[in-house]
Amino acid sequence: MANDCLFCKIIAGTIPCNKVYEDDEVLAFRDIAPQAPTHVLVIPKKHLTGPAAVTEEDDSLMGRLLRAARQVADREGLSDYRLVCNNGAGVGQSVFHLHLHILGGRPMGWPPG
Ligand code: D5M
Repeated sequence: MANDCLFCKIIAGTIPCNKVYEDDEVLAFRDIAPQAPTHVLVIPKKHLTGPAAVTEEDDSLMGRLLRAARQVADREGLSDYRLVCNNGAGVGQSVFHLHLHILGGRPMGWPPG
């Protein structure tokens, strides 16, 4: 846990969230500023600042994260959805705790903006 991390505080329960999934290593909750009809964030409970902080030690955890995202998408009734994982402020990362955005429920263009 990082004391100054918003998502670590959500994991600890000191900041509330709209939880949609939890297991011993992963938490998923609805984004506070949804960009699509379904917008859920899937995060590891381990504090990693972003995808560039992942090491070999996290191989299994990254598999858990992706499978949790798939379970959330299934529960939300999404067959088509986008997973986004920003790395760095220059591409829009604003919370420096690794998270997957699950976005779905509307058409989306490519490439993303
Ligand atoms: O995405 C960070 C995301 O985190 C952004 O879409 C808003 C969301 N956010 C910020 N605070 C909260 C709380 N308290 N609950 C739920 N969602 C939150 P990034 O990829 O870093 O830009």
